[in-house]
Amino acid sequence: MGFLSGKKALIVGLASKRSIAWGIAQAMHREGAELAFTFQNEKLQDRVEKMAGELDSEITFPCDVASDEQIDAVFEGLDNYWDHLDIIVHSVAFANKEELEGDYLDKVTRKGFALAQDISSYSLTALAKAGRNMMQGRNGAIITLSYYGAEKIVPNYNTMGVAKASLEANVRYMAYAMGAEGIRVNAISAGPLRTLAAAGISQFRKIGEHVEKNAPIQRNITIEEVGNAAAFLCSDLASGITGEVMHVDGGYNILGMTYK
Ligand code: NAD
Ligand code: 0WE
Repeated sequence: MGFLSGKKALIVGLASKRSIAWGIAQAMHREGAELAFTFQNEKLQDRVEKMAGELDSEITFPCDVASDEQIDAVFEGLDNYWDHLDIIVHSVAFANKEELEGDYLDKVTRKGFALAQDISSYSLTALAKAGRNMMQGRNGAIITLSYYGAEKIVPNYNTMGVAKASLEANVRYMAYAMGAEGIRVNAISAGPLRTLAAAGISQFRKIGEHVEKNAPIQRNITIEEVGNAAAFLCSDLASGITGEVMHVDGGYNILGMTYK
């Protein structure tokens, strides 16, 4: 029996087989969880339905997390399949591409800053508000994905770094607000991964090479490794852990300086 058997999980943020959400979905499925998925738009619908099918799920809903109506519709739809929900996986971020390159102050705009906060941080809160009822009376868990650029400077991460800092604080305030209901809220701060979200990022290769050379484990991490950590954090094995930002980064974050 897997350590998530009997658990029902909603996964938000699947786009391709390189997605971190795919690594998490595979690990949760392996450990016995039942899964449901959302897709951002019709362009992704077929692909997400097919991937869901591979993990024995036929439950998918459209959901642009910028829309409260679409978020509400997800849980109304889910209610037709399940009478409760144990797990929400939030694996979504967005900033305008122009704001992920160059001088932070030159490139940031009021609108772009707000958009990054809305899609990358507030959407976690919005999903929790809408899913809260279905998660009552059980050992629920919510997980999101962050990045080191929330804590320390990573050149070009800029607007996203500020949004991830907000996301990590959001995790703590949500953990405090939902703790009494038995719902735990955590984040995984993952090392760099070649996903669609990393595609158009110029210099991304340099970041991967830098990690390979300097991280304690001397390589980059995988979506399977993030998946295993996420499955653990959302399981009853992690019943004492909430409000935590766990690094799955091969130890990169512990470095002060590296020279030989
Ligand atoms: P990905 O492109 O596979 O996933 C990003 C997802 O966000 C996609 O499924 C996309 O549809 C969704 N999304 C964007 N805007 C949305 C909106 N308005 N409504 C609904 N969905 C929306 O890339 P990924 O790397 O798997 O990213 C998942 C999470 O992991 C993000 O939060 C990202 O910041 C974080 N992360 C990524 C890395 C990395 O190096 N790839 C490292 C650490 C953390
Ligand atoms: O969180 C991320 C990236 C999230 C992301 C990616 C995109 C690309 C396409 C958010 N918004 C967009 N908008 C788009 O139009 N990562 C952790 C990966 C990442 O992105 C970087 C990085 C790393 C690492 C950007 C600059 C520097 C490093």
